[in-house]
Amino acid sequence: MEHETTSKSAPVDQVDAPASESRRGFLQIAALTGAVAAVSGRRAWANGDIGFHAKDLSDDKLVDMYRTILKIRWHERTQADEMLTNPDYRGYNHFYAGQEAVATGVCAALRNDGPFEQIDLAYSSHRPSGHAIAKGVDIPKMCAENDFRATGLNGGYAAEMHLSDPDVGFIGADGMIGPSMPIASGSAFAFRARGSDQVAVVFGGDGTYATPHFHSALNNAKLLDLPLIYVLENNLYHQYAHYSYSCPHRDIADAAAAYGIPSRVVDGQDVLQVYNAAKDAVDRARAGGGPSFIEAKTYRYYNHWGAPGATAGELGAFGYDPLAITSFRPEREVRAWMQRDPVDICRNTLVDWDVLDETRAAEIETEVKAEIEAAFAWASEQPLCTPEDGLKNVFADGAVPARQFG
Ligand SMILES: Cc1ncc(C[n+]2csc(CCOP(=O)(O)OP(=O)(O)O)c2C)c(N)n1
Ligand SMILES: [Mg+2]
Repeated sequence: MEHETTSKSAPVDQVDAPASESRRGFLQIAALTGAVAAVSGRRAWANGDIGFHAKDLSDDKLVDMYRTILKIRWHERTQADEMLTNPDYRGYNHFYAGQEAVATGVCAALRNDGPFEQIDLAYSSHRPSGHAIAKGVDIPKMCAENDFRATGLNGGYAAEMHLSDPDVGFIGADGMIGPSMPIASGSAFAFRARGSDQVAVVFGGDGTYATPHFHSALNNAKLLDLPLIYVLENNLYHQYAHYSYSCPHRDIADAAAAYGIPSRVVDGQDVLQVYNAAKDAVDRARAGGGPSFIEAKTYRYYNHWGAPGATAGELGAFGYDPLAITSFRPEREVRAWMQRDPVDICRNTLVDWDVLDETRAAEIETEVKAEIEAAFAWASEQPLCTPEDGLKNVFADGAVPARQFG
């Protein structure tokens, strides 16, 4: 079975509301000129496939998506700078910079507010900060958590690998590659059993393809018609190995076809393409149409883990990573991907659509940067958690006695 790709032009809706006139005009121009992925001078462009859901979003929602991308970007940059310059900083991260449009576009299509029994759930990976921010977690508390502070999101003993916030349906990071898929399927099964219209989304990398969980979860999701959306972020590498080492497909989405699951390959640098694919998948799942698979082609700007090879104040890592025992990503590859930056693509599209002008776009970035700096400053003032805190909440009725601490 062939999977769909977004290279087909989306139909232009003939009965648009007046508010979407200018966007429709842009779509028509894009279709006429056959706009393709291109970089012209300083400005990075989307590939012209705008789709038909995004153009009808309100200006507020579009600006919100731009703001979310920036929140993730500045969270990553600020944390990388902390690691590089502040010897007292204990936090660590698998940086998500470069992939912001994926989490943002997917979560923008989800129900993120409301009682737990009604919101959609997102299951994350070992690279969780972008998913968490896009799903709506409290950023200062996340910063505190990542630095092992007692007032952090999870009391300071979860940190990056076990970050979670059920209040917004962010079920959590997962340090193991693969198991989040069957667990997310369990939630999707519960939604079906309860007759709820909630959906479960699971994010995973190209490295999940070679796990048994990937295949068994897709198989069961189809057999049971679960409201599950698998978002595969193909950033080309797992740790330091190219995905061709462990996957025979160029498009990993081809694997979903083997299970009879509809799939889409999208440009993961363009938030609106991601949104369009996610909206289709969410609508299908809510309506009882079963699972979907989205492969987002994307790239991370930092090395696999932490900030080796990065320079304070500069986006991306181009230098030596002592952990890279198998292969290096060529600097020219990193820089080429940075020419199609999700922040630029989102901003340029919103400017083209007259949703923002360049001045307002720059002001928003300044506001977001200040908000993130304030979050890190607040977190750094919080009390540290103690080793004993790790033994709390092990059993429902109390802590485990801390024998080893006397
Ligand atoms: C079961 C398991 N095996 C190995 C690892 C070590 N590990 C951590 S991240 C990673 C690579 C993941 O690559 P990918 O899924 O492409 O995600 P990305 O890091 O590119 O976001 C590996 C092998 C692990 N965490 N869990
Ligand atoms: Mg990867």
